Amino acid sequence: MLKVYVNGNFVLQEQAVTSIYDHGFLYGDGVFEGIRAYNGRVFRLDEHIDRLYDSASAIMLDIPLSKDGMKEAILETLRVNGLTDAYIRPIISRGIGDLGLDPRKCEKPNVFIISQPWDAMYGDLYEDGLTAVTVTVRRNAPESLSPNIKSLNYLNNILAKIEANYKGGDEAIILDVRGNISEGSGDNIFVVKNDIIETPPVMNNLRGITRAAAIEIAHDLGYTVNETDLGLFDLYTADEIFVTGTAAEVAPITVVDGRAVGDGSVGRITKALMQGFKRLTQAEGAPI
Ligand code: PXG
Repeated sequence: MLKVYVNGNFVLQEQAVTSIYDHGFLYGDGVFEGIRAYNGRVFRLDEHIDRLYDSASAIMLDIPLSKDGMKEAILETLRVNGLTDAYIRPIISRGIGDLGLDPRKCEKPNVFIISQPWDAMYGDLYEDGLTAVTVTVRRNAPESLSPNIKSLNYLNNILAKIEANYKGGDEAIILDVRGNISEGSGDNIFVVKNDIIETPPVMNNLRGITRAAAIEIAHDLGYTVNETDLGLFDLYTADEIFVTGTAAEVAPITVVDGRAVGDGSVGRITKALMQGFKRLTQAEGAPI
């Protein structure tokens, strides 16, 4: 059975628990990351660690480990479980407090690191493409809860996913409060039009690490990438659409709101980026 890192100890999955008074449970008060290991290496570990600590800073949460200590804890979790290809989920909750909101009542943050084997999230859909639907629920406004914070409060995203589920979509596309495209429920979004790649600026979405990798790969292949506001019209007239995420990797979208994207098959540039991303994940990363 897999073991989970809990505050410096490795315990069996079923013993990896926290109190119902943990503000992570009571209020979604905490932060997390989703990281992948491929072929014995952890992909973009430094970037994930930096984002985790930035998310924590934004909510005034002091992670009781140095960045190097966290890195080592993540690698050790993979070693303890004998994993070379895995999904890794560090979670830092505010810790045990009382029923009031005040985080000053919480003694100390809890640190958990879950790891498990992981296959391609969307299975056959990488060949056929995903069906996406836009949803009525809007992305948290940055003025309310910044989408840049990878917090334990994912209700906004879950509401989007619920809506995609009952509308028959594999993934939700969420607009921001102004009607600009923000992102998917757990991935960033790109459109391709006339060989130009476009993606929304990061103000209204998570600063995706796969997004950054996809932009790098696109540049290496000689494509122009514009970070620009996009609307429904851009989605409905795109030649290609794809999403990027640690879980989703680079995944094609071939139907959006009932409309075929381009000719309805996975686009040429999307395919090139999928291949480029695969190469990159096999080639680089922090050795376990
Ligand atoms: N946007 C959001 C809202 C995310 O949660 C991404 C973009 C992509 O970021 P990265 O850095 O992974 O390229 C995420 C990723 C899931 C799942 O089940 C996805 C995420 C978190 C938890 C679950 O698809 N995050």
